[in-house]
Amino acid sequence: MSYSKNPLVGIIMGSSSDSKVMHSAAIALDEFGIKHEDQIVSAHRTPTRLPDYAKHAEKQGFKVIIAGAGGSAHLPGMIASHTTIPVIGVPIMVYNDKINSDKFKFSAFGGLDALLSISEMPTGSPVVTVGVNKAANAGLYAIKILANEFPELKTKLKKHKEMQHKSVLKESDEMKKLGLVRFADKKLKK
Ligand code: C2R
Repeated sequence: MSYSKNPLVGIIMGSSSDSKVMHSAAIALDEFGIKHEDQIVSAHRTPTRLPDYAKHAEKQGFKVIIAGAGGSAHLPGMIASHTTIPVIGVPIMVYNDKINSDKFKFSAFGGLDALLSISEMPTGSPVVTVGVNKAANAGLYAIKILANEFPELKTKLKKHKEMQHKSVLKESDEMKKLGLVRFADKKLKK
């Protein structure tokens, strides 16, 4: 089996508003050449789609589901209760660009509502969660799960870590050379 032929990851989100945040999960998977299938499914607005999606995910052979939702974020937990496929939840700080008034664009609790909704699952139906809006981490975590099965992904993850290490060292060298004030000035001007 290959990870680049058929989708092994299902990405779902409660609303099109979430695509602004959730596309970072897709970017992480794309960087590693992992196929994913992306859909909008809402436990609240399309409740009958939940069991259908869970069946679809199992039939397709998805190994991981990444589920993003904001506010009263029931989607990750409800999907998890319909399937044995591991679910990674992404709590989203709602940003609804369909609303004209800035006052109502954001969720009242800045993503904490979604974080708690996703993490506080009852015993017996676990969902893991990344930080608020950290969809890229959900993508990376999915890759780590898949790497148990595909050694090539493990190698790619190690390279990714090395790159991260090098990029921090490069910035540190520059900070040392310029001094913090000039470094920060330069960085904030970007
Ligand atoms: P709209 O911008 O469409 O009003 O959505 C979505 O994830 C989104 O962040 C606002 C927020 O509602 C969330 N939503 C859920 C669910 N369905 C939609 N949390 C669900 O089933 O959990």
